[in-house]
Amino acid sequence: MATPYGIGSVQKDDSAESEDVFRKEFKRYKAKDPAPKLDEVIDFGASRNKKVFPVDIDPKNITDQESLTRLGLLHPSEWRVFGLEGFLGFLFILNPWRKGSQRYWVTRCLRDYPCKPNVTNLDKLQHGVDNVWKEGYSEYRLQQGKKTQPKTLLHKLRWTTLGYHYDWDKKQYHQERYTEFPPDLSQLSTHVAQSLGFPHYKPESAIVNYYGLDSQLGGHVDHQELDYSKPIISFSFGQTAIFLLGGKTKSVKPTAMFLQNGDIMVMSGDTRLAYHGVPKILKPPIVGLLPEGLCEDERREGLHDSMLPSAMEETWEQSALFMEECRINITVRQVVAEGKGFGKRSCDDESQTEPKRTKEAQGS
Ligand SMILES: O=C(O)CCC(=O)C(=O)O
Repeated sequence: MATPYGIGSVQKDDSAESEDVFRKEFKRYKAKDPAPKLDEVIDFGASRNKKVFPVDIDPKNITDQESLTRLGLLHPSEWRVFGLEGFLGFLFILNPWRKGSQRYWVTRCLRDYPCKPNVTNLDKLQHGVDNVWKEGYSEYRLQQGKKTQPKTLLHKLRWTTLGYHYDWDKKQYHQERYTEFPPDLSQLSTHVAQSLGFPHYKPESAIVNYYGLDSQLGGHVDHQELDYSKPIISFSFGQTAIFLLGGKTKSVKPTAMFLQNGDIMVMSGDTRLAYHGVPKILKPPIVGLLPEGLCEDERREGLHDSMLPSAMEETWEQSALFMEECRINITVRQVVAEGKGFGKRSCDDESQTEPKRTKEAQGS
């Protein structure tokens, strides 16, 4: 499909015997000793990289200001949007949030989205975990100050699925495995998609990933959805990740970039089917330091009234503690093609299995 943005296309190397360069790079960035050099990692905020180019938003695509404010976003004319040479359909929005509003989304991801009827990885580990937040946080509190902290439910939370809940075992979505997609996240994703030139986007499924400081997410392609012409929209909160974006096979050397608190990334067009993964979460420069945008002195400033109860006061203090050592990513997808029924996609590729998630220090 034609994509509105980008230069060049995602590389494909058809050589049958080609090396798994993606894995090699993944291991290099994951390594602790020696720690990898980060000079090749693209920092869109600094954007001195020759491959990065600015993208203008078409004012015709901008949706109403009231809704954007309610969702916590700055006006799109203030967004700094970038493309990346060689990745057709890739878009990066550098932290477009009003001050303080990211707290709302973090709280939703920690406190609300993991509740029933949504599905989490804990459903398999434990019985009767209806409210991870309540049960996990009370454990967390009890353990504070102890030298060796055993794992709590919150630390074992790795993913929550929303909307169409992907079946990791059967490797497909099912029409009947659906619960209401959160209206706030739906509005957010629709507005972002529309502003970037995807007017008919329907957010139908999301994976919320929770990373500790020692977590990774192995290289994979998201091709379980039934309509590749619709973008994947990725929201990052909390500590910084190194994200690898490769080609259509693992023989293509991936490009490394930082995904920082507040950044939004879009994979559409050619890049929609590119290998990607997260080899590392960076430790904050000072233990316990929250990223800018989640800090104490920024509270209230950008918050719309509807966000206040979630993002403020007691609840936020609990979330903030957790976010000192956590990254959250939400990837939103449209599953079903417009005007078409719910079909099945064949699944003979290993990349359709659950990507390898590891939490070396905190894993279950
Ligand atoms: O955490 C991220 O930035 C990537 C998440 C991802 O690739 C996925 O959920 O499929």
